[in-house]
Amino acid sequence: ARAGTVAAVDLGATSGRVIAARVSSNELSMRQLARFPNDPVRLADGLHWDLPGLYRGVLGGLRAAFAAGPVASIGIDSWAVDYALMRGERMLGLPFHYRDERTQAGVDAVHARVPFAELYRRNGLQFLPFNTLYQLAAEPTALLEAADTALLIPDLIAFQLTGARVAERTNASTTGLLGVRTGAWDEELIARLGIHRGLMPELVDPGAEIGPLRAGLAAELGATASTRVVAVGSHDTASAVVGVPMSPGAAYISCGTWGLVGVELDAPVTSDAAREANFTNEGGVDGRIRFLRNVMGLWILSETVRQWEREDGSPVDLPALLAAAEAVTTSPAVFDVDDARFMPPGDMPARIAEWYREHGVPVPASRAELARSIVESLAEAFAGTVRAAAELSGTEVRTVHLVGGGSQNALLCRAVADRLGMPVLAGPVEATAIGNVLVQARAAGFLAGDLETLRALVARIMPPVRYEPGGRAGALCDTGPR
Ligand code: ADP
Ligand code: LRH
Repeated sequence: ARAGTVAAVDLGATSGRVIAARVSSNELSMRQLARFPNDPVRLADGLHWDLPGLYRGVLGGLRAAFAAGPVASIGIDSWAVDYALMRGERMLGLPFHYRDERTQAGVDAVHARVPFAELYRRNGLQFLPFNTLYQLAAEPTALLEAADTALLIPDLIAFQLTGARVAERTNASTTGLLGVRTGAWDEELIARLGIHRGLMPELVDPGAEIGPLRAGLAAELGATASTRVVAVGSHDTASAVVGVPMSPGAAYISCGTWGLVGVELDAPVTSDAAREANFTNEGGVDGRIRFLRNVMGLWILSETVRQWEREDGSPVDLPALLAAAEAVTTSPAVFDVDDARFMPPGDMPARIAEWYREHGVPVPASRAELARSIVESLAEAFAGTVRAAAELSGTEVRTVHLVGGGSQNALLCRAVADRLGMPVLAGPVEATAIGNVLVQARAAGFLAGDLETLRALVARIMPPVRYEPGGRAGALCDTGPR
């Protein structure tokens, strides 16, 4: 089989990484060349991504990839919805972080023009206060008028690398401005929201070539002239779902900063019930639909740990904390992880304690107990969302795949298996980078086939770890109200 090397840039909300992979129809070997923290920064006007810092990390990883040998292509994915406004080559300010709290005015302005029920029929998206259309509506008019293009984060990195301005379709589906059935910009909606049509660039599909590296940059990075930047499922969740080694009858949980919980469908479900359950229909690779709901995810745990680290002035050992949490023998009460108070950065233990007090539930006494409650509460939300995804889409679900950083959390995997009464198949950890790699490798001709063929390769080379339900001694049940 023809083999070759591609480089995946995967920017998560917790960390960014650059991975080089050698791929053929029976090979998938991944090497991490760079990993850098993604630390947002609060400026006078709000919370922003440190884009220059991330870009520096990307360039360092790419330089290492080129130093190791020829690279056919580069693919970029990141978290969704956030963007930079551009005027020519210039970025009009650092992109805002979706956890910045400025968007409420945008939500009200959009819903005054287009009620949510109509939006849902048009774009199929769950309500998240930071969806791009609400963020755009919160921008000062003068800035929107000055901008000639809005570029989503992966498209922005691709622009820096190549000079080409495109909107990759899976990520464009998270803006709220793409028709859920057409996969094209919803011109009428864009006009009704008063956005100038030129702001949204030409759409491209995963697998399409974006362009060669800028000449000066290629030389500086030591790249060969033939290296191309190629579109992948640039929404990280789109790439993650490509990398899930699943077969029919499986649901997935892409579990990192967020828990993205759902099923893959051939067509969207925009019923009243789906809208009321706040399920989304995001555009996937090869025209598939990701029918899922955002569950708060490991953000709650990592933000809790960050608070303790601020208090202690020293790092907290996560595996040790999880081991202590697993050893807790008192019944942990679950809380509603999706309560909006947990969205912004801040003192998470205090907010969780506040939730418990409001609901008349004793507050976990120790760090281990609180960590246990967080994991059990996440598992409870994941399990409920898997059930809802199956019911709303009419899918029979028999197993659940859990991928991403959270797949290393055995306590979480066991808790999900117990609550669902189904096996949880954990891993790969880097499903997102794998999905990114697979789409590039197929575009380069190192692989062929549909998503099922690509997933079969992942299942063969990186078999998941299986957690059976009922595997925990004296498995604990949920005791608290939700
Ligand atoms: P993102 O892609 O959103 O940046 P990741 O998929 O990298 O996030 O997942 C990050 C999360 O993975 C961390 O918040 C942490 O909870 C979890 N994690 C990382 N390493 C471990 C580990 N060794 N054991 C358990 N959980 C881990
Ligand atoms: C996960 C993710 C998710 C979006 C959120 C903003 O990283 O892309 O799919 O909803 O970030």
